[in-house]
Amino acid sequence: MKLTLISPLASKSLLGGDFFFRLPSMGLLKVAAETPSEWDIKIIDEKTERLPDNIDSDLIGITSMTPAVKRAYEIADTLRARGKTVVMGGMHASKLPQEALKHVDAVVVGEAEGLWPQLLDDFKQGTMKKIYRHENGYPPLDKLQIVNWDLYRGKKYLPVHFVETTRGCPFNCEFCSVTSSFGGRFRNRPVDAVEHEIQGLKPFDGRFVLKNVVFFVDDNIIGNRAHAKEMLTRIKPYNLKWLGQASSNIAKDDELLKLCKDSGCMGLLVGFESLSKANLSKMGKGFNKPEDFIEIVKRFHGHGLGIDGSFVFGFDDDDEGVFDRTLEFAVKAKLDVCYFSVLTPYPGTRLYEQMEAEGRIIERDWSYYNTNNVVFRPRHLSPEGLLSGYNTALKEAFSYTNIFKRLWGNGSYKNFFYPMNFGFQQSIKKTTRRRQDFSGIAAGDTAHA
Ligand code: B12
Repeated sequence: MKLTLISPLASKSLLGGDFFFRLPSMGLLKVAAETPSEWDIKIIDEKTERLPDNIDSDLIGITSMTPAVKRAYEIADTLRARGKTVVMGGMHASKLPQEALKHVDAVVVGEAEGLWPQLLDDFKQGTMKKIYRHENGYPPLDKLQIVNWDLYRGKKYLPVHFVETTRGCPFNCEFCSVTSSFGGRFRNRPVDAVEHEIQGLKPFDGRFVLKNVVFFVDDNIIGNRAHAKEMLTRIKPYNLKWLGQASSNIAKDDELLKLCKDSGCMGLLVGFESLSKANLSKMGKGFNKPEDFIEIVKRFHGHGLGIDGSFVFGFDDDDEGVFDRTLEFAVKAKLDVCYFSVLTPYPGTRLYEQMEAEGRIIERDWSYYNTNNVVFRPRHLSPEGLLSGYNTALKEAFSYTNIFKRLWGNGSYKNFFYPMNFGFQQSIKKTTRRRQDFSGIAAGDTAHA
């Protein structure tokens, strides 16, 4: 039996399809890992290859991040018109299964583990249901199958392996899709399993300066500190160069910062989100204290770690000064990378509920839900003002002058962060050139397109 898994392209998205961010879908590798061996599996990722006109497959599975879902539906419609059976999983379809069912034969709601083998079995018997969902909470992570990276060989991705050590997050920030997707509790993978997976990674052959680069996709690698400490100690011998994400309070734990460095961490993405206390407290991230931010960056640098500080524009307390204030902070703090996003109400989040209830959604075309376009009416800015302030701040943050001001003198990995910043600079040039049309949106409008 033949199975094709597809990752559709989010063409408007800064991190969607650009050369510098050609990163694979871990979700589809996990689905493939849950597929019984009688299936012959192929993965097609529109980031790296054109979708062929003819797909010779018994079953097609498509993943669905919100900014790529419009394209996912297009692909599904075309394939079904040719008589193919198409199923969908991933964040967007999990939040809006009834919407997805207008385009596909079945939807897997939530994590594939425990549901996918059942769907495949039902498909074979001709008894496939419309919706598969977990009835007893989230699946445990102790039996995750090891993913097969050979499915991605030859696809011209950046030479990075993704590994996950936990799922879930208790913080439930208003704009983030993670808690409603993976639950409000950290589920840990057994450290043995993580180590075993890392042992099995085959280096990408000589395509980049750094080899054995791992990105831990966990939303907060230190969510469970005891687990993190054990895991980091265990991976020390493997000479990894790794990146991950952590909450800002990691800076208070010298032992953890040292373990990160000793196990090969080049840098961590930290969600500072905003310099406004009012914004932080409303979004549910009051533990982030703006007065501590500079010191946090210093502590990272003191341990020889890079820091990618992430900020979001468009919160209710943001006015037109927010762009300059944040840019000034990024340069002054000497962030190795600064990642700016436009606030985006993803289905399933508290922010989405709020924006809907207040009639502030101005764009219903999901391809704009990519954090570089504006899909809602901000409180103190116009949609155009938010977009142009965001574009200018991004361009400024990645000007040659500011890249050097931010990076010069930092003790972090220069042969990683300089190329990364120049990669961002190129992608940003391209993304900010694209125009978003707000002309159809009159004051008070809640729908467009
Ligand atoms: C790594 C990552 C990236 C990487 C790689 C993306 C990629 N190709 O997968 C990069 C840096 C490129 C990236 C970019 C972006 N990302 Co991102 N990213 C992540 C992160 C941190 C981990 C993804 C991951 O591997 N998860 C673990 C896997 C196992 O989970 P999964 O993919 O959901 O798959 C499981 C199920 O959903 C299901 N499943 C998935 N697909 C399918 C398909 C079928 C057929 C079936 C049956 C099941 C199934 O089974 C899988 C196993 O259980 C997540 C946060 C998170 N915790 O997921 C954000 C996240 C996915 N990103 C997000 C966003 C917003 C973006 C960006 C728009 C902008 C940004 N701020 O970075 C861009 C857009 C990229 C694009 N394609 O357009 C949001 C998505 C929200 C949404 N509703 O879609 C998330 C959830 C972050 C958040 N906090 O809200 N991202």
